[in-house]
Amino acid sequence: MSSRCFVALGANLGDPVATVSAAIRALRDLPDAEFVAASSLYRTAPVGLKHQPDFINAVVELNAVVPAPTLLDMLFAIEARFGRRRSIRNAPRTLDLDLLLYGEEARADPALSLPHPRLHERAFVLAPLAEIAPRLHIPGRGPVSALLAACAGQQIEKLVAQTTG
Ligand code: PH2
Ligand code: MG
Ligand code: MG
Repeated sequence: MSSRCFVALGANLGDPVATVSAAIRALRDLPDAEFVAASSLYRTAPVGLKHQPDFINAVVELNAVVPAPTLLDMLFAIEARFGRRRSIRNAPRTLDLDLLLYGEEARADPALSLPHPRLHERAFVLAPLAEIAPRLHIPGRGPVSALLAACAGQQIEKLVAQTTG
């Protein structure tokens, strides 16, 4: 038995295109999660704290055989490998990996909320998610396509020349 999972990648320090590309390769190599698909990379205006560099964002789909908290720990280990240091909330970061969805699982644990509590209102997540899973339904929120359409004002740009490895 495996669960259909989606992971959001974000970076806005250092060389974020190289970092996100390398992080996609790291997710490909995870032992307990089969890699299914990676979106394009997107350049996106910062949401939340405004005065920081643009982000590079992407989304990866995995079929995980480990439970959600174990998968989250594996994502934290990759963040640490890429030099992530935690400071204030929404601060610039070398790499952020967020577990968006773990099958149909719903939980409100502060350490791990599923579906990700802000995913439905963020174009920088919804655009790459809709690219690889256009018919996806977000439990409790609705179709990804409708959620993305409601975020029309948010600035995002799909990068065409890229290496996702
Ligand atoms: N991540 C945040 C806060 N704001 N804005 C963009 N464009 N992309 C992000 O990945 C992002 C953000 C918190 O994790
Ligand atoms: Mg995040
Ligand atoms: Mg995070």
